[in-house]
Amino acid sequence: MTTFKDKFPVYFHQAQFHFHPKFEWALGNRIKHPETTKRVENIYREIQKHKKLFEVISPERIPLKAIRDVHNYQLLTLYNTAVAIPEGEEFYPSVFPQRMKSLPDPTNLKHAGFYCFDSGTPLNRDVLSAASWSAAAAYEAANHVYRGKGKYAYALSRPPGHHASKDTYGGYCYINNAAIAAKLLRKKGRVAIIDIDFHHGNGTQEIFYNDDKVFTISLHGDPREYFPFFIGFPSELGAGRGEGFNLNIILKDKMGIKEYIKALRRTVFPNIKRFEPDYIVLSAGFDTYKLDPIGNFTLETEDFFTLGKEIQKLNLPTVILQEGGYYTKDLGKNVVSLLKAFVE
Ligand code: OKP
Ligand code: ZN
Repeated sequence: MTTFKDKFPVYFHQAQFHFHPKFEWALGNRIKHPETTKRVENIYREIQKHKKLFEVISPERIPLKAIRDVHNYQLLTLYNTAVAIPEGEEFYPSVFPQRMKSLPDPTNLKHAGFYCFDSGTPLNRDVLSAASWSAAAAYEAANHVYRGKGKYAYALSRPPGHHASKDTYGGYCYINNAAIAAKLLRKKGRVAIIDIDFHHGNGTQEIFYNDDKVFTISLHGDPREYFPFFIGFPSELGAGRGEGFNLNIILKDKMGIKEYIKALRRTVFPNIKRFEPDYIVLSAGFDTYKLDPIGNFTLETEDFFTLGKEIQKLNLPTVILQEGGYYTKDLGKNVVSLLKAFVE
C-alpha cells in the first residue's frame, strides 16, 4: 500500500485579495503603495505551481476573542468606523496627537491619528475584512500546529502584521498576525518569535514586552536609518517579568547570507536554546532580498532556503507567517524557497 504524505498547508482566504491601498508618503514623496495585491497574486501563483507540495486551505472565521487577546477595543472600533468609507476612497490621518491629553473617539475617522503612527497605512472600507482574514489565516496556521495536525504551517498573511501593536496600526499593518499565533501557542508552552523581515517588528515586541513565555527576536536594518526609526535597538531587553525576553539585532547595510547565518548562530540560537521554546513563530519578511525596493540587504532566492534550513534544524513546531517583501516579481519564488526548507 502506498502512503501519501500530507501536503504542506498554506492558509489563505480570497478576501485578502480585496484590499488596495493606493499611496504612501515616503520621506515627503507620495509614492504608489508597495503593499499591493500583486504580491499575494505572485505568491499564490508560485504555490499553485507546486501542487504536489502545497495545499491551499481557506481559513474559518477567526474567533473575535483571539483578536481581542491582542488588540484593544478602541483600535478595532476604528477599523469598524472605516467600513463606512465610500468605495474607492481612503483616509490618511494628518494629525497625530502622540498621546497628548485628548479624548480620542474611534467612531470618528478624523481621530484616526491617535491610533496610527505613520502615513503609509491608509484606512478604507476593506481594511477590517482583509486584516481579519489575514489574522484568520495566521490563527488557523497556528492552530494546525497547536493541535498537532502537522509540525509546520504557513499563512499567506496579507496585510502583514508585525508593526501593529495592541493599540496602534502602521507600517502597512493593522492586526498583528504573529501575536495572534503566539497567543494561541503560549497556552500550551513557550514561544519564540523570530522576525526575519528587513524591518524591526516593533508591534510584536511591544505586545510581548512584559511576557516571559514569549521570547521576541528581531533581526533588521538599523532603525536610525530605516522604518520604524525610533525602536528596535539592542538595549530594548523586555521589562518586568519579560526582562531578558526580547532581543534586537541590527544588521549592516548590504549584508548577505553569510553574515545573517553568523548572527543566527552566534546570538539567536544560543538564546533560543537557553529559553527552550516549545514553538517557533517565524515572521517571514522577504524585503531582505537583493532587489527589494525598500530593504537594503542582499539575500538571493536560494538564501531563503538556507535561512529556512537553519531555523528548521531547531527541530521545533513552527508557524511561518508572511510579512513584507516588495520585489513582487520574485516574491513567490523567494517564499517557496524558504518553505521548501520545511517540506518533509
Ligand atoms: C512594512 B514591513 C519606504 C518607506 C517606508 C514603511 C515601511 C513598512 C514596512 N518607501 N514605509 O515591515 O515590510
Ligand atoms: Zn519589512
